[in-house]
Amino acid sequence: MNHITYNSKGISRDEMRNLYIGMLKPRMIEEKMLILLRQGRISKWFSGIGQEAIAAGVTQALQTDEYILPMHRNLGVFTNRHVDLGQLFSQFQGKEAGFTKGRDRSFHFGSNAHHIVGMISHLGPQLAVADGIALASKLKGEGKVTAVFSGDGGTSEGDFHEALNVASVWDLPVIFVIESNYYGLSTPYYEQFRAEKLSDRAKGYGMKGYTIDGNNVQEVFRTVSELAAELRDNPKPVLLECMTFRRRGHEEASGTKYVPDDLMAEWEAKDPVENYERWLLNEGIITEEEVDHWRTEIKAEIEAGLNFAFDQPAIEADLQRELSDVFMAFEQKGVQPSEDQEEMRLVDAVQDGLRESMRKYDNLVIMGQDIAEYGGVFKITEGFVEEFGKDRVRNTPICESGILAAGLGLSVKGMKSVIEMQFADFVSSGFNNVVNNLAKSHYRWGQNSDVVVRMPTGAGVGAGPYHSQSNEAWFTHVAGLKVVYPAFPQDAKGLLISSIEDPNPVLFFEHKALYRSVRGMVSKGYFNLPFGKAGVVRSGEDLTIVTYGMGVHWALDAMGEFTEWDIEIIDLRTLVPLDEETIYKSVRKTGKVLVLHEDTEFGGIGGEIVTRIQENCFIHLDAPVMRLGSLDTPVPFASALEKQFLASNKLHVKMKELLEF
Ligand SMILES: Cc1ncc(C[n+]2csc(CCOP(=O)(O)OP(=O)(O)O)c2C)c(N)n1
Repeated sequence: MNHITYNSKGISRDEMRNLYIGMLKPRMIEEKMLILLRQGRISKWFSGIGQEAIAAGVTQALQTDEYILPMHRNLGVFTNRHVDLGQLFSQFQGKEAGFTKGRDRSFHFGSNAHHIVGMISHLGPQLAVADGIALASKLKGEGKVTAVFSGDGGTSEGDFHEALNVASVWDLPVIFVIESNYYGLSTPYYEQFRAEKLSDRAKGYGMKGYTIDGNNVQEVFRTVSELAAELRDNPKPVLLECMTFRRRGHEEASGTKYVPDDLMAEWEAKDPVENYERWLLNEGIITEEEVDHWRTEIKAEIEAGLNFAFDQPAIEADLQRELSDVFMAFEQKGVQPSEDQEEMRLVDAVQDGLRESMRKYDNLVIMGQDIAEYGGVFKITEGFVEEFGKDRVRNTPICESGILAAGLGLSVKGMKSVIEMQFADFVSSGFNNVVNNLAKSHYRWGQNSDVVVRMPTGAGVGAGPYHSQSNEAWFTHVAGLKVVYPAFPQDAKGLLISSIEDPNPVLFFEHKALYRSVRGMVSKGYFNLPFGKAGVVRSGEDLTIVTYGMGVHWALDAMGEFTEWDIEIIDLRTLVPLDEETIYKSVRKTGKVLVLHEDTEFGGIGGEIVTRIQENCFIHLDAPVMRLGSLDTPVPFASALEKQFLASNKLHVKMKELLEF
């Protein structure tokens, strides 16, 4: 007896047969993996047994060049995109022939050749990567849809909400597929959310939502085929909840003790592969002989793939390769600044650099809150909508995380993006996507994140703990991010242009208090300035001050009171990469050094620079290396408190101490 009712309306005989094979292959691979696991020949397995109809149905319903972003139980997406099993199994074993050079495990990879972007462990952050891919498709007029998966547990994450909201507001052709399989690890759905159906949430986002039988492969295939056809012509997102059941443990070691026996039995009876096979045989669409034949073929393919993977040597650690793959290789072509200059404020220089880049790169999109007609809270993008249009100058909902993920999605499609944080403080709402998606994708599977995050930062403006922070050290600590922090208008323009040219993720810090207080001559037209080249703002013999951003101006201001001393000031300009040579050269000359920053002291980048100076310049030192940062408190609001907080408050004392040492 069949426990699933099939309705093959509109599905051709070939499609019906392919859907069967499309489920059979991942099922057989999994059965083999479970044996290997018991034999101790593989280490971990996240089973999707019983859920194959969703991956197979969705993948076969889409065109092969439409992106799919699967989760940890969606082996069927990979097999239905015909990923070579030898390569796939090598990936599972951390071998060179896999997709990540042994750097990430299981399904944590993407393959642009197969139009697949894999998950990161955090589940939700990948949902809005699909938004970015869909946005790029839409802007390019490709008429393609993107499908992205989430478990029902994953829908509790804020990223789910942001991804759906952004997709809705921007009418992006994304099919959000939820696999509702009752449990998130061990937590049943009713301890996860109280929606009757997860598709009910669609209404709240202004989109359509459907709940279908996720074990009925024909229902999945037909629904997704119809939705995709509609969305290709009329881009908009849709939420598709597929009811299914997770029949094995979260991962094999964790078991299913918490699942009631009758519930398990009920869903075992609804097995998507067995029911469909029975139905196809009854209907005479396939024969027993064909089933045997396909099984034999798939078995041979699995054996060949496994033999290939097991034959691959264990990966060997290559230090140079590990370090050099953190960033995408990029050889910048220098464009010299023109001598034809005009005086500008820092804010104008940032705007000018951004405008020049928008003119140069028609694949560059700017995204941020209130940046379109309003011009951004600091008016940097004022007039941009008029010149570049709303497609490229995009107001975003208050969804930092989703927009940062969308930046990665745009990169997947070869586009560039600049994302304006309204204030650098608010990046904490998108932190995960910066440090885990943007920063790590290239190292993990070779996908660069061509994203610049603009960060209006810093205190001294009486804005309190949430509009004043210096958070550059959060990012200098994360491999895979470049961190740029100009102090002068010419540098701001040239370095912003370089940040946009660079195909890697760049955090670009702009000090708010310098926006309108610092002026300087700025070269007209397009030019760039290299990363990793500090500026010697003032040369001297008695003391080196190594600093950046506001610190440079504090140091310059202090010179008036130290006229009898000959002080060198180094402006780092970029923190990652760090120009160590210029620092060491100066310290070897002066023998005394103060590392100064506005960021709070404990754990700031100053500590790192001090250590390097100790290690590299010890014999040249005439005094202890000193470091000065702001107080280790949140940034206070009232001006007397803020003044006390800032490192500038102690600068004179510290300099005197060092000079007189
Ligand atoms: C941010 C985050 N929190 C917790 C986890 C640990 N974790 C991994 S999978 C999982 C359950 C996911 O449930 P669901 O989204 O329903 O997918 P399923 O495993 O059921 O397919 C949990 C809690 C994680 N990976 N990421």
